[in-house]
Amino acid sequence: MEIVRYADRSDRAVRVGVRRAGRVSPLAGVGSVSELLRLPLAELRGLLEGAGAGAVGSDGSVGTDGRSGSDGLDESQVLLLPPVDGLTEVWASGVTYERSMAARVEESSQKDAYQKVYEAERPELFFKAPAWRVVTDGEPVAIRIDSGLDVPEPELGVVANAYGEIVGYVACNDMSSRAIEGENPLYLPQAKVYAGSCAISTGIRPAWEISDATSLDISLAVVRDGQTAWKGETSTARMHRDLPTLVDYLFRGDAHPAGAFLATGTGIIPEMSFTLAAGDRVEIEVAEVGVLSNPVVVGKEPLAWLVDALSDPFAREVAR
Ligand code: DO4
Ligand code: MG
Repeated sequence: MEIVRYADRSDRAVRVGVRRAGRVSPLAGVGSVSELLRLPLAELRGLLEGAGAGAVGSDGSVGTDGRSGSDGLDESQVLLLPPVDGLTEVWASGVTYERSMAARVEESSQKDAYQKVYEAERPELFFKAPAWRVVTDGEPVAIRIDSGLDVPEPELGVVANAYGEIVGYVACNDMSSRAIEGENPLYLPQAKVYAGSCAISTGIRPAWEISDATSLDISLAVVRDGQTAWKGETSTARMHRDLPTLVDYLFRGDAHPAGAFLATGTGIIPEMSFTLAAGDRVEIEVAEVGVLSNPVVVGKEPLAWLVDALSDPFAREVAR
């Protein structure tokens, strides 16, 4: 089961629901994912496991058995949106795998910073995106026009509620400019935060359905002209940090009243000789959690529809 956010093609309303076996059922009385993330874990779990109870039909009616119609909507009847909204922020962790540390040491003018943060008690955490800037499966990710060495970063994302409890998981792509960050680590916000830099899979897998988040396979393939131009894989077992500690640091310094998403770092980074290019397709899979398949574009113009999508979710379709 996954928590999804979608625009219903029948009435264009944005709803939150659950997806099971490719069918989507709305959750009654739930207007946003951020609303769900205000609930304690036990309450959220009870609500989702009881879905069903109180779910509404695509026409807004409540079924007597509590189910949406009988078995929900086919995916073709909805436009799946990124499963993040409202005040929920996306953050990211850095240098949580040895491979990431080694790659930064190779690319950076300030190698020490990365070796030190890999060993330090305090992890590297950085702001990645507000909810509205996130793209999802099928939408473009971007490389900056002023970069020149760019990679996708496939990562397990944890979804924390307002209490800092891990309630779910997503697949993330923390698109990054190695050229800009490599020049000076203080350029990290420009290397990491720009239009089309943050992709999240379409559904949130509830934490209680994942048997062991510390042992999930993650894979990346970059497809160019129909051929695999680069591929790699890792496992969360190789992570040098534990997930609750990363979330704990995120919640130490501020409140997250609508919860937060936290990408947990990459363990897959191509050699310096490889860079993404316009027209590539980035394929990411986090086993049991989610997939992302996104075409690569250059610059901010191909992401201009994100602004239009603030008022019309179907504006996203121009990019798919
Ligand atoms: O220090 C730079 C960020 C590293 C990062 O994003 C990662 O390791 O995934
Ligand atoms: Mg990263």
